[in-house]
Amino acid sequence: MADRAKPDRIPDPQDSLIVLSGCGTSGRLAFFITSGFNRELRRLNQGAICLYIIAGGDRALFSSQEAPEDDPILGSLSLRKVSEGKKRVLFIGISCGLSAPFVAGQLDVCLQHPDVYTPVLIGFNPAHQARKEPIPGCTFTFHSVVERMQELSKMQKAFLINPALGPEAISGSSRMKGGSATKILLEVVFSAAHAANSSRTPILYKYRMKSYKQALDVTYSQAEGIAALMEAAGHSLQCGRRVCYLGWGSLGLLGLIDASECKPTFGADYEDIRGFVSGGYKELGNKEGDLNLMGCEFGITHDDFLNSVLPCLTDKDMVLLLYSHSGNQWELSTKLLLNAVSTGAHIFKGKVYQNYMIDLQVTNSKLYHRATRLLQTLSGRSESQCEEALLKAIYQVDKLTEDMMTCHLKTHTDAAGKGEKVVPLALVCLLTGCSVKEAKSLLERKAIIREAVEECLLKYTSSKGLKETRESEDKKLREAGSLMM
Ligand code: F1P
Repeated sequence: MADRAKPDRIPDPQDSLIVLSGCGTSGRLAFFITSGFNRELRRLNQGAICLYIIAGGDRALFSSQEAPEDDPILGSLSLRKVSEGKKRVLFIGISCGLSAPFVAGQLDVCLQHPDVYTPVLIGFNPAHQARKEPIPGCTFTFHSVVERMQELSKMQKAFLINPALGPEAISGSSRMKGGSATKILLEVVFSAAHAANSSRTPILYKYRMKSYKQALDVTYSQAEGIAALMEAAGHSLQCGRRVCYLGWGSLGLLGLIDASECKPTFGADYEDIRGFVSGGYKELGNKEGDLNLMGCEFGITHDDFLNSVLPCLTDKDMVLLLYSHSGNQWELSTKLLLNAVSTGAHIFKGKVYQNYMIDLQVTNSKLYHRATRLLQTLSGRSESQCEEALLKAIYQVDKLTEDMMTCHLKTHTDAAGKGEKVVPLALVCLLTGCSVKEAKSLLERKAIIREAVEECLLKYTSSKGLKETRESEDKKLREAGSLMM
């Protein structure tokens, strides 16, 4: 963007605003980037012009709040609220899978008011794979919003930044590659814009990409050390103990972010992997300030660690210290390492089968559909059979009532949030034909979910036909190359 027009001074924050917004990891990275950029502006005695929005508010920065992602009205209202009275707003919506209705609602506001808003969308699927599912109560889908953006982008009134990254190592876990790419992209764009603004000349910014490549090389040159950490963290989780990230500065924030993602991805408890940061909320400078009163999981300071965790630590727990003497140079490396440690630990714990998250939470529409597709892939059954099994597992019944079958998807995802091991339960029922109660006791007997699933699959897939279906499904998924949704 920086090499097109002669840049102006950084606009006056009274009139103008840059808003970064997203759900889950994407919202947390919006916070991460705006904090860093505003800090830099303040250091240069310039007004902080950047704001973040995260679906579900600040509590979603440090805990899993997946439901607000489905709400486009909430998205549009939150954007309207922060941009009240502004003359120019650069809106950057982040949705790795080009899928979040919350962000679609915000982009729709921008497209309706081009006099005020310039919309930018960041994601990592090709535009034609943006989510096409109707959004309840809306005339638009994510896909139709992307199409409108594409039209406007021809006149440079909207910008779509969507390099394809290919599938994630754990299918759908966009916190990993997707999150890292979001961080790199936004940092490069912001630094370039800032440098162009300071020098008052257009800048082509290439050198910074080299430093990211170096960070990757340095990180993965330590593969053995990383593997050892993953194994140690895995052992802690396997024996019901915990992993703590005790961090300072931006690396500490990356620890909080990594920990908060484990709940929706692996059905983890917040105590399994938990982050603490020096200075807590005061240091982070989040919009809503101290969230401690919201509950134990919002105790994020080192003091909280000292008071509530340290007294009960054993040598089976793992505590990782995250700090650096050289500013933010180690951020990407730290993110990659933490993603590897938490993912690896949950693989050890048996929360992953092949590259599928088999105990994901089903707490929004995207995760509901992801779970249904996963059941189809693993069982070879039809979509309707898999959805029925999922609902039975959600409501813990063997026969669905009329109400259960006809109510709104939100009722299902709310109910799913209260249950445990919903997807493994549905899978065992599908594969064995047993009741929900029997599936529950089978899973209780096997402490490791992957082993229970493997055992059922082994019995069930001995029929050659199913094996072939699954192999061809796997092949299709591998070839799709864009599995962010
Ligand atoms: C947003 C997100 C992910 C999270 C999980 C649920 O996805 O919250 O960050 O890991 O998959 O969805 P997106 O809108 O960035 O695609």
